[in-house]
Amino acid sequence: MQSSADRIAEPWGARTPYGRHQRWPTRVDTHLAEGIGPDTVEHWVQTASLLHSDGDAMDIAVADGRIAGVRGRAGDRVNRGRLGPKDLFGWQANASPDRLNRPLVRDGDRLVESDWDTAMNRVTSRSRDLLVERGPGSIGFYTTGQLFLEEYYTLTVLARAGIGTNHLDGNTRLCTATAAEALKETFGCDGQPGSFDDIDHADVIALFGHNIAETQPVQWMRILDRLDGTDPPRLLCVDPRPTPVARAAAVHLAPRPGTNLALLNALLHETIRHDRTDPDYIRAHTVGYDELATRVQDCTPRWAADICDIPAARISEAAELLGTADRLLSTVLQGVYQSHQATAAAVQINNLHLIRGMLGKPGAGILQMNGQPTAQNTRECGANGDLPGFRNWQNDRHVADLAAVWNVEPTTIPHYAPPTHAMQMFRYAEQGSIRMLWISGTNPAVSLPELARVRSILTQRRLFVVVQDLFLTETAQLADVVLPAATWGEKTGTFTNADRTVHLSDRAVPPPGDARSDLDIFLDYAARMDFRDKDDGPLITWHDPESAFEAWKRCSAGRPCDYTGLSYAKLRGGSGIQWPVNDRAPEGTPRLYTDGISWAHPEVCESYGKDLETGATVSPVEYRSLNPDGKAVLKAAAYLTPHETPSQEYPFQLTTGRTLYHFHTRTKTGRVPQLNRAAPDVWVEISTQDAERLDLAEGDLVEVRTPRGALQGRLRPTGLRPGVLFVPFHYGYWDTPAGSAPDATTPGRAANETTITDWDPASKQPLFKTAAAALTRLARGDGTPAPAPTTTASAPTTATVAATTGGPAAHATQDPGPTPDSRKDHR
Ligand SMILES: Nc1nc2c(c(=O)[nH]1)N[C@H]1C(S)=C(S)[C@@H](COP(=O)(O)OP(=O)(O)OC[C@H]3O[C@@H](n4cnc5c(=O)[nH]c(N)nc54)[C@H](O)[C@@H]3O)O[C@H]1N2
Ligand SMILES: Nc1nc2c(c(=O)[nH]1)N[C@H]1C(S)=C(S)[C@@H](COP(=O)(O)OP(=O)(O)OC[C@H]3O[C@@H](n4cnc5c(=O)[nH]c(N)nc54)[C@H](O)[C@@H]3O)O[C@H]1N2
Ligand SMILES: [Mo]
Repeated sequence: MQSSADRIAEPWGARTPYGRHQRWPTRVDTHLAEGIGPDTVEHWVQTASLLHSDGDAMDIAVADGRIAGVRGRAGDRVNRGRLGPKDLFGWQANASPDRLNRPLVRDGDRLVESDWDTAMNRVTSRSRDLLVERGPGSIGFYTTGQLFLEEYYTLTVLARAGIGTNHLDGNTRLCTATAAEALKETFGCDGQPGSFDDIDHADVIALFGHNIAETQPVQWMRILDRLDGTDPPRLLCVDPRPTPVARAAAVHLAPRPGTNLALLNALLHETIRHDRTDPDYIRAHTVGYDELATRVQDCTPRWAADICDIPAARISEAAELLGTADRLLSTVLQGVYQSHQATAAAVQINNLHLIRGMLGKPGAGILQMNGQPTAQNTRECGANGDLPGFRNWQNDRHVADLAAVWNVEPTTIPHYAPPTHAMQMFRYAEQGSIRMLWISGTNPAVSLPELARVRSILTQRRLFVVVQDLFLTETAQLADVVLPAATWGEKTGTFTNADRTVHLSDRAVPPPGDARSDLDIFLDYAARMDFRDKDDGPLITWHDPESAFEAWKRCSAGRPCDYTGLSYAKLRGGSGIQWPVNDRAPEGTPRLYTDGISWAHPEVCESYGKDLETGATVSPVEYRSLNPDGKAVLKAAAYLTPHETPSQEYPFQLTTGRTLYHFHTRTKTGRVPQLNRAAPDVWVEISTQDAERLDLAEGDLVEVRTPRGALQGRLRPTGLRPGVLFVPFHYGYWDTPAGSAPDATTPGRAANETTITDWDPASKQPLFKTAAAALTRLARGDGTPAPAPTTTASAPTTATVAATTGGPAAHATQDPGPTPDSRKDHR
């Protein structure tokens, strides 16, 4: 029976319970603009969500030549028709009246409207001058996890072989660099081992620093449906906030932020002490066990209890849950990745699975999760500080092979050092060795740490900044040239979600004004720069999305992320498909490492690994002697205290992150009425205990200050761990009265005014989750509550706050799918 729900008030919608090993039932979610009904939709255009890494498949409704709503795709393996709140309402941002529709160029203090020829000529003439005067190392590209595969691949070829610069990275550095690094450290290669289908089979699901309910709401619906079915899984949640996951967990550990590694070492200690390991698996598939066992020998629950500030008994309980699981699924995200021992901690979760033999079978999986919708493609295509196709920059054969694909000399492709990471690129720009920075699809003036520094880098006169975006963001305001981009729904391409599922996204409507797809912009630049291969033919031989995809397939051939068996025709109409897809696996690959660790072999691996404490690269010779047969590497690491700990002046630990209704710097979700009303402004979460102790209350105006800067917001007491403050990082300045960065008279509100320029030594991912901060009340509240949702981790502990609802404009329908099929067992 069809039902309808306010999907702001009920973000996860109605339950469709199912039992262990059964197929997740279908539920098709639809939201159409007011006045549009199924009969007035002219046609439906296939795509998937671009507002998180889940890859929720959907169709765009087109009416009157405009996007008029969305409907989940019932047949897709990822969501079986379901959509989350951002999926249902987010499309409205495309039609915002303030979309950029003409290129802008700088004229003194102002950006003025221009045309493509003028704007692109400025970019190419600066590029040519810099190449002559300062060489390729003076040009850097900072891209994103939100373009399409075809666009990243084109950007990589033009940057690495056209310009010949080593300075190309994505904001994936802030996002999933640790996921990639942890996989490289353990398995020698990037590539998600597990599958979302493991949720159907697991009896224990462990979530480490991952608020999946808010950040991948559709997979949370899947977990909720299993919790309501027969033989439900038990959940372990490791998170200092009272997230919806924490509330549903059998065991919730709320550690002191920044102590994940101590906790994990204790969990490994307990697993080994109780003989909960799988010696046959360890022998057959791993190296390094003895060293790991020795290193965690003294890491007792009691030892970790002090560091993490959680009772030892709770740690033992968690260890028992993990150690007795018949099929264990673990997911890992920013609570682990954005801290000082990010890679070291993420790797211990891989270790836990390996020593228990929990890999490569239904329900036994690791999801080193992605965040952004297309971050996987940034990584595969080498737009992220890696070489394309997971090739190893230290392996000359891999470089030669890539050079053959591109028909250039191997020396054309910089591989004298690891590709430059984003934090280093901003440092080079600060020091003046990078003189042109081309920023596409990211908003660093809100999303990088220590914003005062970022603003001062981007506003230097000597740095030529190109920004390619949909809106005049805080970053675009600082640019020398602004290029208006088309986005999702307005261009065609493919992208790959966090469990390797590739989806096709078709163009539904034309972009506004003169806006162009990122692919067309990059192709235009390459043509104007006249990049050549070694035979003086054009370096870039493709001209549209499909021909770019075909070119990428050739680059991926024989590599782990093999796309050779895919085509636009194959992706059109049906479900997304999980790579590798090739002759051996024509319908895709649900799980990696089903029989052995296939890609860690010294000739194949993407990386020889790093020292987890210093980040120093392991040499090929060392790797070969450590791991001659290519098994999984069990790497141990000792816990170190966070770099910045509370003091008398800065007594709180500050952590930052997300809320369900917004995406990042809100360029899209802030322009969507249903979503923005649910969380219209920044707030500061504090524990009820600290609020009482300091005589603070809901709605008080407070300042959060660190040595880098300050922000102001309204206070929300919650069930958060005492001693911790949480601030969502979504709120920049474009929709404040001033419309731009704070100055002496207007206070900051962006979380990153306060965060520190510091990163994990191995993955180079910045530390957004641990800083020391001071809290001051500026004014008592006037009875108005903090502008924070009540449906999420920010749920208030005071009963007086009205519940978050969306009203009639937030209604979406939910249609049940065919039931007989859903009862069938599947493996
Ligand atoms: N609604 C929404 N969904 C999104 C996004 C969005 O902006 N909004 N962004 C997408 C992207 S790019 C990403 S990367 C993902 C991120 O998805 P998540 O990682 O799930 O989101 P975060 O809120 O950044 O952090 C998760 C949790 O880490 C916890 N945490 C903080 N410090 C620690 C610690 O020391 N240890 C542990 N164990 N936990 C800690 C926080 O309390 C928080 O609940 O979400 C994706 N999905
Ligand atoms: N304090 C703190 N800071 C954080 C985090 C945190 O947890 N705490 N999380 C970090 C993480 S995980 C991430 S992923 C980053 C996200 O940080 P950003 O990537 O900077 O955030 P977005 O708002 O997603 O910026 C994407 C930009 O691309 C534009 N855009 C969207 N679609 C397209 C397109 O098709 N083409 C082009 N050219 N542009 C497009 C949007 O308008 C927007 O301006 O933030 C990081 N920063
Ligand atoms: Mo992210």
